[in-house]
Amino acid sequence: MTQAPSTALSPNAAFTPRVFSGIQPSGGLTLGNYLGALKRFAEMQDEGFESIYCLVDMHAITVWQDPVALANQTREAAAAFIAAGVDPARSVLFNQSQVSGHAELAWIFNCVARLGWMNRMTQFKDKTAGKNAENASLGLYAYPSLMAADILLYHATHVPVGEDQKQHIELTRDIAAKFNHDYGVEFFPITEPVIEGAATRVMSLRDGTKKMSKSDPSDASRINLTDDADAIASKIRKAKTDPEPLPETLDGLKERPEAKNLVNIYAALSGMTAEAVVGEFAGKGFGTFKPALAELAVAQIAPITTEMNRLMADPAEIDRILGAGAEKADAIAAPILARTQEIVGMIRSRAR
Ligand code: AQP
Repeated sequence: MTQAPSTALSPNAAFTPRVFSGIQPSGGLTLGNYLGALKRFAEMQDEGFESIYCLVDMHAITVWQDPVALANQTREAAAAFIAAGVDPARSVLFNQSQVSGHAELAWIFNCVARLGWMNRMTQFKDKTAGKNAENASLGLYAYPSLMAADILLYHATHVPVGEDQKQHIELTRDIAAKFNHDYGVEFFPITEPVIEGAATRVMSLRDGTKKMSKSDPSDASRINLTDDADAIASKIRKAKTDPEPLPETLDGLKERPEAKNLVNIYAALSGMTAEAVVGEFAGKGFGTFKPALAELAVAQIAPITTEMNRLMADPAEIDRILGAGAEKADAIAAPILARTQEIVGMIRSRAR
């Protein structure tokens, strides 16, 4: 522990500072997931926050997942969390479907959230763009309400996420506020998003205007945490760029999304600011910059990949870790869910 958690960070003085976040095991995790989320998860744990991290398999099935692949992806994502520094002895690490309170609270929140709020969610629009939205699952539409339940089931005060999740955290705040108002309680905290770092929105290597995503049909668009050194170097070498050298200042990257993305990735991996990166490479072409970036990316990712492979050799141990994490998560969630049900007026007379 390097630093005690500060309640000054939270507008919720009545609530213990507590971090919750999740990642969908809907494919192999990417450099975007690492820089936008995982790296921050480990840092917040090390800063001393009580941390709860979840493989959100119920979110993953909002789009079709092959059952065997889903189970493997969930184990692989758990291995990635641990390899990136999430310690199951200090953080709670589990998969969502093992704690039934997520689904139970989500139903109550489906009855709190308004259709107009859900209709404004841009992720649903993005994920159905160019497709027949009528054919999307009801789960994909209701996804943000389940996400609010994931967070508020633990009275989480802070949620480290990438930029793309900001709107969902705002919806979580709206749901908490409406629940508190409708039932005349101060029961749910108004959660703070934690969107920090030089790469809160890592873009595709093939299109600097599109987010790097694990479900992008093009594998060349992303760096996977399971890619070996050759694959990483080759993807960076082939990354879309422009013929101009790097500019003197960040202003010069305004109309150059692909160049800007590579500079941001370099900054996030090196711990430098983006300004310092352009300062160091000003006037140099991508023939110089890309090999330097590849070397840095391999140096950071290779130890994670090696550790993931070691952990994946023992899937039963990963399942044991997730089961033990689910027990701990349930112990925090159960009284919060029970109190929520009481507030709503649901009779709880069954012996448990
Ligand atoms: N490109 C990204 N840059 C920065 N952060 C990112 N995150 C995802 N992509 C980037 C962050 O990773 C966390 C987990 O995201 P998720 O897997 O639950 O959902 P997502 O945001 O929809 O991620 P993907 O990779 O795009 O998944 P698919 O392709 O399955 O939809 C979140 O904190 C997210 O911000």
